[in-house]
Amino acid sequence: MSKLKETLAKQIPQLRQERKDIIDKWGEHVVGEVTVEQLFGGMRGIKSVVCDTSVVEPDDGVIIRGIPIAKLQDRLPEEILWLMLTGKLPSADELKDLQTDLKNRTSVPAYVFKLIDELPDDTHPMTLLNTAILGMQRESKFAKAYMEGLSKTDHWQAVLEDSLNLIAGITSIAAYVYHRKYRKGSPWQPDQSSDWAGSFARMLQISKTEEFEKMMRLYMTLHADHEGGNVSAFTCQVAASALADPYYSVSAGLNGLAGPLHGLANQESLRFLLEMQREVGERPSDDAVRKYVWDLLNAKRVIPGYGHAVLRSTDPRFVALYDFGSKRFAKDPLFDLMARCYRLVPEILLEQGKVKSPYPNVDAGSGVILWHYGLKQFDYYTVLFSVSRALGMLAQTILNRALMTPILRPKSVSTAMVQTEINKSFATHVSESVNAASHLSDPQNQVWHQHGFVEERPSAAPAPH
Ligand code: CMX
Repeated sequence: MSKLKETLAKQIPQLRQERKDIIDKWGEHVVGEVTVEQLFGGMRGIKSVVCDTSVVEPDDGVIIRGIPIAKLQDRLPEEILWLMLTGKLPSADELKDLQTDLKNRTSVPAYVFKLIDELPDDTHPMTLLNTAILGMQRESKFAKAYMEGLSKTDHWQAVLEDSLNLIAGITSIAAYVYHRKYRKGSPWQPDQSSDWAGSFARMLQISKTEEFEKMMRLYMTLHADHEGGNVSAFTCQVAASALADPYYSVSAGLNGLAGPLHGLANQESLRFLLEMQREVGERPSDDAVRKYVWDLLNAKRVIPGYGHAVLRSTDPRFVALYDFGSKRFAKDPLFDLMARCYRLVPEILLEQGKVKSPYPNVDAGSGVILWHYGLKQFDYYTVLFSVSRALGMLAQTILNRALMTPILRPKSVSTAMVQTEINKSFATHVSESVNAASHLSDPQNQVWHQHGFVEERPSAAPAPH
């Protein structure tokens, strides 16, 4: 048994008991309420699912098992996976065991690559990736075991198997997508002498420098998880809660990541910078940048890479990538333009007065770094995000199956139902106001009210003797 499985097998009974105790003791405790604005506003801020792999704090960004991402940036993605699953960073032995386990699982069936070959040349790389993952579903150990009557308490073990196979194989699939789409198939194999992200960097065959591999490790570590409420994580968990296996669930999540308001923003962010350069020159003045940004906003377009549904300050993942680039190629014109946007765009968004957060998110900076190293096909960038985010989605899925989280099924309401609720509370409010008004016509009550004693005074004061 692998050390990871052994560690989880030890922890899971206690985690199950803890969850049961919380529900038994505090099941009725209220942790939030829902406003009409939240209902119509994309459920923003509604506490609705539990996710223990990480939390996102508005001012501090993503915190993985209590450790802020800034303090994890020198860690390997495999270490982040272990941390998300077990709550602790692995020892050297544990890390080696996990890496060996992943290396033993890198083979991907040939039909998966053929499936990618079958799609037309102009298919988006995210479609190639997601189709391949979905196609690989027939390999699912969980789906087979479930059909054979696997006990619910053991679901997590088969899900762990699928998850590790998918994590080990996704780098080969993503590299194949790259070569199929842009290089027409140079031969390559996973590099067993390297770590997970290093091997992936080598398979892409873009830059043979150590710096490129270092960048890839950082990239994979930074993008691994962003709690449970974002589109990809949430979509993945909704699918997985119906006991769709990890291939189905991750493919579902990644289809959400492919949206321009989520993971595709990294491709869009680079496109935004290149188009700006094309229009206003390689090293434009601040005023030219301001005008370009205002023109986009006035055309009711978004500035990709800026704003966030939860964060209310500069994303520490952006800062980590920014620092990486500024130490190495600050004078690169595209890096300089990105840095200028970092300085100018927040003040423009603030002046426009619509966004809740004018600061850059992770997608504002990643493309410039990839571009610098020669990965210039920017419609591929979300595939890189996906390879990393598979770690978080799968860690969440394993934990949810370990804790036997039930099928996710929140209640939807119709607009008419919301209106009825509003009318009911309006009617109650009016009748309370009428009562309060007649109550306040009594001069003595007005004195009690002014002093804030309304509740304390008995409504029917005893008649004086
Ligand atoms: N440029 C222009 N307008 C923006 C904006 C931006 N970067 N960010 C938000 N707004 C607009 C919203 O569209 C919304 O407009 P309306 O009132 O007309 O609908 C208004 O400002 C208020 O939005 P918000 O509450 O601040 O932001 P949301 O929580 O609704 O949306 C997000 C968050 C990320 C979708 C949004 O900021 C955005 O579209 N950003 C650009 C795309 C992007 O970078 N996405 C990546 C996010 C990180 C990730 O998931 O990878």
